[in-house]
Amino acid sequence: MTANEPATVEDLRALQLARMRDVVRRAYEHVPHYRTAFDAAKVTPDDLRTLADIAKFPLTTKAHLRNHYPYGMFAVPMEQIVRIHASSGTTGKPTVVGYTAKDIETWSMLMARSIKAAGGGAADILHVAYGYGLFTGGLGAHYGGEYLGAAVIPVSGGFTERQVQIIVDFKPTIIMVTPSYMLAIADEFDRQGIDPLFTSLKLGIFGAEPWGEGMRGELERRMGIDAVDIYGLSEVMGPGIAQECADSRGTLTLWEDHFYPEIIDPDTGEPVAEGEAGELVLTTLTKEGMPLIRYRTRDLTRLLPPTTRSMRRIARITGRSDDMVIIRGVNVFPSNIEAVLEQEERLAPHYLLELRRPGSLDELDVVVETRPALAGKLGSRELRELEARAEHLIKVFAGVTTKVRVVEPGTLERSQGKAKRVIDLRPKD
Ligand code: DLL
Repeated sequence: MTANEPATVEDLRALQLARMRDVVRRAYEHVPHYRTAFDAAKVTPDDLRTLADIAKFPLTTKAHLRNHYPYGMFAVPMEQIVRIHASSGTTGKPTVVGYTAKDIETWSMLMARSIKAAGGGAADILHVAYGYGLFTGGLGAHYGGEYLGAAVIPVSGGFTERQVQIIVDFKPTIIMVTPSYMLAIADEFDRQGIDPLFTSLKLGIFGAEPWGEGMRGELERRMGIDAVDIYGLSEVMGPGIAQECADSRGTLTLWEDHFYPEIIDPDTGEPVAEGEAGELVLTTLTKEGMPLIRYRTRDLTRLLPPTTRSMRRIARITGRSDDMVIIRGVNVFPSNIEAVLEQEERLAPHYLLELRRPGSLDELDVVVETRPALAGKLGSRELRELEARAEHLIKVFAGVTTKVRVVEPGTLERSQGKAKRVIDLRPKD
């Protein structure tokens, strides 16, 4: 625990309530959208007397942010904004986020707290391979690393051969990158004939996309590192909202002194029972530039009790409610398919789901590569047999009928940031 974390649950709740009252009032007074939305819901900042009262206030969605593109959700004049980031959605305009100097300070502190909770410290050399730019991954990790006192190498994403060279020559001890791009870097080590097991790296802090225990095992085994999960989203701040800590692997501690969590049923918008799965909703407690009240993240998780810290935890995010595909009535997330494919050792964790509609029904094709060691070695009969086996496993464990195409290693495009796992080839109607 760092000095600036509330020590007890009582301290935390008191701090949250004071901050929540302040942010609800700031939003109401300075952001026209919130004034209109609160008035329509017949609530005022005075109605917030306890933390639970937040549920009386209206939810905020990405559509609200888009409707006020680019700067309409800012709560301070532009002279107080010192940084702008944006996240490109799958459709339409990006969502834009503005930070004051104090917001950048808070974000840096929370990223430093995250890296420390993951096992890092001032003596570390930190290789940042998240993209720098409008995406919050690169600069977020960078400022957090510097705040912690680590030596930051701002590599950014891409130029995979050079990533390998920098790891070999600069001897970083921590790498921060998307898990899918870490895998591409591991493959590049193999291609260059260098064993990635014996680098200086000891810790990987991976996030920005869903990744499961199979991927963790693969990265830890191949890179000889501890691999931990970091969560965040640009609208709410960027990376550093929740962090998997060394003492509670498999869950992430949510930095509740700055973000107040709720879990709702994504269909009804109503709160779920304690500990149940649903959509994460976050209220920013300290943000000045663009405060958000009850922001729907679309991310699916559960809220869990604290362990050694005062703050609650979330389960690892299995997917987004808008990533779900429905095949003949069965709900499927890419992470479900990924978890099944991991069971077949001849298959690599490089896969893509293709959503098609050849007739009137949706169908799902799964394209997956074989392990590099099998390159060119499988005859057409063995390939067909492997495909049938994968189809069977997916049917049994994910409950959905798919058509699997097993392809040669290196066929699928490698991501240099977030991997794209689903392409929608259905006719647009
Ligand atoms: O991805 C911020 C980030 C950068 C987080 C680097 C972690 C590391 P966006 O581009 O706005 O911001 O995308 C946010 O990515 O709502 C989730 O759906 C997904 N996501 C982020 N972290 C995780 C994670 C950044 N650890 C969206 N596990 C979020 C699963 C994640 N999904």
